[in-house]
Amino acid sequence: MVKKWPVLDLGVQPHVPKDRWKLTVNGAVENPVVWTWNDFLAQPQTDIVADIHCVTTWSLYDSRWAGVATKDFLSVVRPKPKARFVVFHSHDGYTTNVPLERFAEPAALLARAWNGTEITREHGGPVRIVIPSLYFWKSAKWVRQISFHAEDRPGFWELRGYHNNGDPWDEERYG
Ligand SMILES: Nc1nc2c(c(=O)[nH]1)N[C@H]1C(S)=C(S)[C@@H](COP(=O)(O)O)O[C@H]1N2
Ligand SMILES: [Mo]
Repeated sequence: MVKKWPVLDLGVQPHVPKDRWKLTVNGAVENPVVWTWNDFLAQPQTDIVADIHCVTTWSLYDSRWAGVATKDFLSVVRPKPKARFVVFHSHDGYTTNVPLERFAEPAALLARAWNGTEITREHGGPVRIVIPSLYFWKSAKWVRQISFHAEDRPGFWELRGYHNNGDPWDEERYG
């Protein structure tokens, strides 16, 4: 368990001002939107409290996250029936993949705040993904694009030996 929240990234922490922030949604969706920061704030906002588990064994307990719930996001973009996988693309070149049904879980969020304050640049602000039911490498920081696919597309760590699924309860660390 950790009290402080460690920073883990590829060594680049992109600076993305909110007035230039955009989220592009594409692939197998009925409504391929591009959201600005104001569009993001205009969506219903949700709070969740969740623990996070990192593959390198630290965990962060009882964090409160705020942002757009993935179920609300999905009701806007409407994945096509063939869509089964989601890939996040980030400003630092990072990518990671999750099954659509995990992305759609009630606690999953497009997060903009953590414990009452905006997510800092080092932790992936303005917006990062939070999927508490999966290891933290699946929670993309500095997300800029979310794409939906019929077939799975392993991301950065998944191509470098991490498990494709990353479920902490099954201890799916390395593939
Ligand atoms: N864009 C991006 N997202 C990322 C990463 C990264 O390098 N780039 N690292 C992942 C890993 S391995 C972890 S453990 C968490 C770390 O998040 P934190 O730095 O906020 O603790 O972010 C994940 N999301
Ligand atoms: Mo990690």
